[in-house]
Amino acid sequence: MPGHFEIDDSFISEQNQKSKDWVEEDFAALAKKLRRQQVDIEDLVGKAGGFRAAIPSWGVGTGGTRFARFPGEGEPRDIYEKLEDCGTICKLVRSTPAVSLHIPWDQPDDAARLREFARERGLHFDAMNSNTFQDQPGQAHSYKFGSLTHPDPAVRAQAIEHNVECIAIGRTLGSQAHTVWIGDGGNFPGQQHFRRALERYLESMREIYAALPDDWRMFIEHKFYEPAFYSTVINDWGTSYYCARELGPRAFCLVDLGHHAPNVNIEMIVARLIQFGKLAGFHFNDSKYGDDDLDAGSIKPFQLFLIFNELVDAELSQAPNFMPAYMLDQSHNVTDPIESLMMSAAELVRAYVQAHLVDRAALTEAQERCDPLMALHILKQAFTTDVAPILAVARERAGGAIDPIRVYRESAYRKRKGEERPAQKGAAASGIV
Ligand code: RM4
Ligand code: MN
Ligand code: MN
Repeated sequence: MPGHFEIDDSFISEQNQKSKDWVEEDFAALAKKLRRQQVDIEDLVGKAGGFRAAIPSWGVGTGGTRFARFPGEGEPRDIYEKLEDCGTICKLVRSTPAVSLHIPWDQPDDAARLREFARERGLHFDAMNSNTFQDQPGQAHSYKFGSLTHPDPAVRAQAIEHNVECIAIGRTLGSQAHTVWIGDGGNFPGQQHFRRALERYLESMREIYAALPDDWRMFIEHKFYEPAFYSTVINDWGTSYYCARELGPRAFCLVDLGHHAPNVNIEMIVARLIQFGKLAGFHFNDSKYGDDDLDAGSIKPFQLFLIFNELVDAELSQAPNFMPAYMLDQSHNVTDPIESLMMSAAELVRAYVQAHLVDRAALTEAQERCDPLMALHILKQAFTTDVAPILAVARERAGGAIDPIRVYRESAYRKRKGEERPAQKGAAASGIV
């Protein structure tokens, strides 16, 4: 897209000059403090610099609720503009070079061209996402009463075919994973035969699994309610785990943080899936009540830290089959999606670095000595350490912004996009997520 406004590297480094003093001072002070704990700050900068999470293609557009959607200025109008925004996010934070594509919301007209367009912006494609929870124009059969588990085999066949097509598109894009989330379930007791629905799910998924290229993984995403309000077919991690096992070694369980009942111990679910070699990865977001899709770390940062504590524990102990795919899955209804995604990406790195600060030898000792207070104290010590200077330095060394939100605002990117992307009259959002 020639002539489209971009934030250039020299602007970022100019802006970084303004923050240099405090960063250097705070970094030196933190290095000193960490030395007392026998921690080399450079190791943590390395960890921060190596962390990667994917941006969902649907996340850069303004989201909405079932009540309303309030479109923002200069929203991306197609997948190319969405990739422009993803490129901008990555330029500033440097930890998000992958995009997770949703089909058909962001169905490419020419997948090879899109891959090249992404590559030119330092981006590539992570897991594909299918959609059999909505009807598309011209579709032969409706998903009103389900897709992969629908009683009518013709509906199931259509949903299977859609998933197979997603894999084919993903192949051209260079993706290596396919995520299946279905809205199938029941709104009323008795509506659906629980066991029969799950049998049908497995039957359908076996066909999709058979279409996976050898070097691909399949991610099963569970969710306990919504859009079905009484029961869902893949309701929890136990059902997801059972299905992943039934399907085969390349099927894994994806954890979306918003897809559990309130107060569920998600970090423990994560540990279980790691132990069973079936953790696919995450859709990160945060919630107060349900599948709120709020920004990662905004409501329960300690929970996010505890999840990363399990992940880092698995990383350090080289747990088998441990290759988690990290993605954000949020709905930005009242913020600029680019700002939310940058902040959320930073929250993930923060939790990851803090989890690396846990004194694991001391924690094991406390656990073995049955000393709960000391165990909690060790975790809290890591969680309360302000690692912001580490994140800032890691970003800066990678060419990103010390303060991504400030640099983004200074650049007037959004205003420029508002001029470049006049709102299309009557254009609908790709979906309410
Ligand atoms: C679902 C689920 C899926 C996402 C859709 C839009 O609740 O989280 O991952 O693709 O929303
Ligand atoms: Mn999700
Ligand atoms: Mn969700």
